Amino acid sequence: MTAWDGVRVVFCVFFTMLLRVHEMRADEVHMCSCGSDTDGGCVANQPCGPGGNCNKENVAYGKQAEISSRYPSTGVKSGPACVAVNGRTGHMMKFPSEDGTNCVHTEVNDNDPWWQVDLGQNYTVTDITIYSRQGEVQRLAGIRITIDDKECKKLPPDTYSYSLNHTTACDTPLRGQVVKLSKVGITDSQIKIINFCEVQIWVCRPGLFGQNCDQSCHCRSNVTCDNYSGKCPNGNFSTCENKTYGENCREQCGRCDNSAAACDVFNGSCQACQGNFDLPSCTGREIS
Ligand SMILES: [Ca+2]
Repeated sequence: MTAWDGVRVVFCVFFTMLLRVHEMRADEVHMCSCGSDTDGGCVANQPCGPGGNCNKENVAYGKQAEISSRYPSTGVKSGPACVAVNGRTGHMMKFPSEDGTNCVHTEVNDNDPWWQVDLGQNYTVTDITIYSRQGEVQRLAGIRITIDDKECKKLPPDTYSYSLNHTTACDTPLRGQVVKLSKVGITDSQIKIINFCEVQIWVCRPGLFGQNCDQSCHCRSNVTCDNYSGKCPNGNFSTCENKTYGENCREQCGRCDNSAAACDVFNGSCQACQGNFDLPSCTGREIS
């Protein structure tokens, strides 16, 4: 073998390894969006939130998703990551070779299985619903849900706590963009698998806020408020009705003169007071 042959062999081995690493990356961390060719298409007609609360919407639907691996390592695989947000909530697992691919399933030997979805923007998440695979509800055990790497919820490690449609909420409301489901504290290789058919992430519809999404935003120029706290974004302040002021219009104006404008939306001050009430807030005892 000449020196040149040796160089060619080294290059060949190097590029072969590079190609394999690339293939493994593409295979093991499969990123996709609902509507791509590989996910079997999306189902429209999204349902209302848990308990039939139509003030909540599912912001995971059709968003970009990733998964750590796809069962099996060779041959016909589980659906790609995005089939867990494609609107198909059926519990019977179908592979991509069948119509209506619906569920994800990580490789049995995946020691760090996870699935995640990028919501595309920040939201404060109120509830999350996971649709189990028929006959494998126990695979929800030990799922750890994080939002932008902050822990939202750890599902119990026992295998008897789950139903086909499992709805949970963060221990405290968390705001973020990337919602990740991984496995913690599970050693049984069959339970450790990430295997579910749909994940719905519920937030208040634009213009609404609160735990039950039953309060309306009060921001200038109809800018929507934070979907949980109701706070208006910087530079857009509340406008209030019914003689109220302050954050989310929770304060009541004093005895402003009815002929003047309502009190200041920031500090409640009046331009003039009724009777002999004292400026600026026209509250307290009337001055005789
Ligand atoms: Ca699905």
